[in-house]
Amino acid sequence: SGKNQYMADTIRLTLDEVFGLSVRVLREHGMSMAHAQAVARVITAGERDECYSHGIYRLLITTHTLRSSGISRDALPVIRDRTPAVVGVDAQFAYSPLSFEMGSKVLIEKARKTGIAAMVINNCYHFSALWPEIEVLTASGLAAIAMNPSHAGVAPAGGTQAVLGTNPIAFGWPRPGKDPYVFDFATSAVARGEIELHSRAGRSIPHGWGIDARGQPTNHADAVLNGGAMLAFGGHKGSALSTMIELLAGPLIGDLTSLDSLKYDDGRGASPCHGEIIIAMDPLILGQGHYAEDDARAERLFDEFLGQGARLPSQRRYAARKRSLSDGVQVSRTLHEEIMGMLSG
Ligand code: NDP
Ligand code: PYC
Repeated sequence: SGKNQYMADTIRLTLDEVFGLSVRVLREHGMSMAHAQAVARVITAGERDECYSHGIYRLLITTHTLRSSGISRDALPVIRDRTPAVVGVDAQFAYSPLSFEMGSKVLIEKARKTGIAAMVINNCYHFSALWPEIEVLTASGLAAIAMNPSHAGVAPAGGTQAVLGTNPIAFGWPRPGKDPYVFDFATSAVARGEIELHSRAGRSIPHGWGIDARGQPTNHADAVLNGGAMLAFGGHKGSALSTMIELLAGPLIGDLTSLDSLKYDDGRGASPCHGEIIIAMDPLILGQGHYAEDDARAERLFDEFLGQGARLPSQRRYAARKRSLSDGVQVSRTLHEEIMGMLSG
């Protein structure tokens, strides 16, 4: 989504300033340094890549969660080596980034030995985009898939009541010498954070994003957020994919569905608390050597896209990253003032 649609009046910050501000805000809300830095790294990456629904805006939600819920501010992840191909991480009801950072080291070792390995994170509060996690795995030469439920806010295809979460799925494919192929999207028409940003900006939302409390299509963000429901992308197909994510990243790994997570929240409006599953695959083992022609075959596929003028997912993000690394980022002045207002001075 284009930045200017939300931000008439902006200030420029360096990435170090975004990271420093995020750590400071989280520390003032009682988070341990290890968690604050892990969360701030993900927030800074989101802002850097101009993913506004999951950048510095997330400080409003994470601090609300720290104030209002039973989230742990300092519990260290407990890593359990479950089998040669499965690592379990108990986040102990803290935010997930530190769990991912610690557990992914074990996941990578396992995938390189077994060809395919899974990391199961349980009992984590979740606020973030999934591509920062996927990029850690592709940087190690692995293909990967990550998914998690969230809070029930999405109606199943053909229904009108919120049952499914916005349930993101992300996939990554390593490309030697190039940025990886990565997609990462909500299985709702759009992330809830995007509708929240439309609401904050007083903007109408496109047809197909949500329905109101009477089950009628609406262009009003607030009607969807307060009593209405979001819609799955792609009708019954997105609805089924979202259901798969509920099952694989919920009951399969002994954790909550989005309905359970919303109930657990009990009206506090905190970040969802649930599990996450990440599957890593090593082409060197699955491809029986991963000869150069396998890479070349994948590249020919991408070339076909680019040759038609289509872009690859993440291409926009990588271009934004390049800009932000040299020029810093532009942050909405209103949002910045709101964040500064949370500091003690
Ligand atoms: P989008 O609908 O914008 O889809 C994002 C993905 O599609 C990106 O990989 C994007 O690449 C790619 N893409 C967009 N347009 C094109 C195009 N024209 N051609 C090719 N690829 C394209 O995002 P969502 O609103 O669905 O999700 C945004 C974020 O929200 C995700 O990062 C997701 O992880 C996060 N989220 C997290 C949740 C959680 O529970 N933690 C819940 C729901 C969402 P690019 O970035 O380069 O534009
Ligand atoms: O934007 O839908 C969303 C979301 C849910 C949890 C984190 N982001």
